[in-house]
Amino acid sequence: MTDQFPQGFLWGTATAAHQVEGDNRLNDWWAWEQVPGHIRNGDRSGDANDHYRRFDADFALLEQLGQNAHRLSLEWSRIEPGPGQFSAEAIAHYRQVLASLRAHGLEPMVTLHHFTNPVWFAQQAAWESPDAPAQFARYVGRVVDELGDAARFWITINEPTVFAYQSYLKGDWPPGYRSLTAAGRVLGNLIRGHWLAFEQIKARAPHSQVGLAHHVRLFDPDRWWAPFDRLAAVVYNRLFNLGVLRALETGRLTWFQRRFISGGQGPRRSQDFLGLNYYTRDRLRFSPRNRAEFFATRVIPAGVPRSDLGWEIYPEGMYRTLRGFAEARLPIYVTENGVADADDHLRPAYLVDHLRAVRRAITEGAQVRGYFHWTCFDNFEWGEGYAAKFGLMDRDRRIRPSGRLYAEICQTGSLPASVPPPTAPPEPEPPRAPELR
Ligand code: IFM
Repeated sequence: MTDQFPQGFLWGTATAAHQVEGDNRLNDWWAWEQVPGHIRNGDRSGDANDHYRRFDADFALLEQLGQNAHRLSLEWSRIEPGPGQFSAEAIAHYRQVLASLRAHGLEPMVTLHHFTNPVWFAQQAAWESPDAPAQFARYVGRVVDELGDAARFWITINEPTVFAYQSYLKGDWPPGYRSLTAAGRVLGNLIRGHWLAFEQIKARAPHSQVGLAHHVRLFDPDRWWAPFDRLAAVVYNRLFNLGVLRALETGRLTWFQRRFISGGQGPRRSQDFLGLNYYTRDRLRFSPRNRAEFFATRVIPAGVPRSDLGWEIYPEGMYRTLRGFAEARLPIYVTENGVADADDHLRPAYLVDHLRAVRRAITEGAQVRGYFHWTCFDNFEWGEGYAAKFGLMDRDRRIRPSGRLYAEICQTGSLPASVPPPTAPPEPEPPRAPELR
C-alpha cells in the first residue's frame, strides 16, 4: 500500500468561531462562562485567539504550512444578534474572512452551527422549541443569500449528538439540563434544522456541497464474551452513531427519535458528503444500576494509551468508521480528528497513525476527499477551558513539532516512513471516565 494520498485531497485544520474568535458576547456560552464552576480553572473564552481580528495573518500561516483548505464556523449570534435582525457588519466581516481564505489558497468549509446559540434564541427555549428548526433555517437562508458565492462546502450542524448529550442530558454545557426528554427533543429538532438548512442552501446555491459534521465514537464491549456488554455497545452505537445518519439518509426520524418529537419529514439523502469527527472509542461494561447512562459504564483498562483528557488513542477506530461510512457511497471528509496533548509527545504518532488508517480505508474503497485536523492552535475547549491543548500550534502561534510534521504531510501529500514514537509520557493520572464528545 502506498502512503501517497489522491490528487486534489483537501488538507486543512478546523476551528469553531467561539473557540477562536474572541469577544463573542452575544451567545449563550459567553453568559455560561461567567458563572463560577462551569469551566475548568474558572477560564472564560475572553479574547480566545483574537482570530476575529488576526484571521488574515493566521490564514497566511496555514498557507505557509502547506494547507489547502480550512474549516471554520460562522457565529450565528454575530450575524443575527436579534430575531430577524441581521448585522451587515458581521456579514461583511465574514465575506472578508472567506475572501482571505481564497486569497491564501485555502478552500473554505463553512459550519453554520457549532454549539453556540444567540442569546435571544436561547431565551426562547433554543432547540427545545418547535420553532427552532425554522428559525435556524431563516438564518441559514440569509447567510447563503449573502455569502453563497464565497464557499462551496457547507456544514449545517456540528456534532448534534454531542450537543444534545452535553447540554441537555449530562448538563455540563448551557443550558445545563439533565433530561432525556429534553435531549431527545433537541436532537430531533437539530435533525429537522439540518433538513431545512439543506433545502435552503440547495435552493440558493445548487452547486454547493452540503453535509453535517457527525461525531462518531466507537463503542466496543469491554468484555467481548459478555452478552450484555455487547448489547450495550449495540444500543450506544444505534443511539449515538447510526440514528442521525439514518434520519439523514431516509428523511424520517428513527423510532427512538420519534418518541420525543412527533412527525416531521425531510428530504431523502440530505447530504452530499459525510463529515466525520473521529477522536476515540469507548469500551462499555453493562451496569444495570446506571440508568442515566443507558445501563452502561465506560471503562478504560490500565495501560491503554490515553490523551490528556483520558480519551483512548485508537487509530484503528478511524479505519473501522470509514469502512462503515463507505457503504453510503458518498464522498467523505474527516472534518475533525485530533488529540489533547499539551507537551506534543503523543500528537506526531497520533497524526500519522490516524492518517495511515484513512489511507488504508481509501485503498479499500472509502471515498475520503479531505482531512481537517482539530486544530491549528490551542483554543477554548468548552468546559475544559484552556487546559486541554489540541493545537498543532500554541495560542501564540508557536509551531509544535507535530505542526511541522503535518506541514510536511500536506506539502508532499504523503506520510513519512517512520514517526518518532511517543516520548516522555507525563505522570499517569488516575483514569477519568471520558466525556461523550
Ligand atoms: O473542540 C471540540 C470541537 O468544538 C468539537 N469536536 C471535538 C473538539 C475537541 O473536543
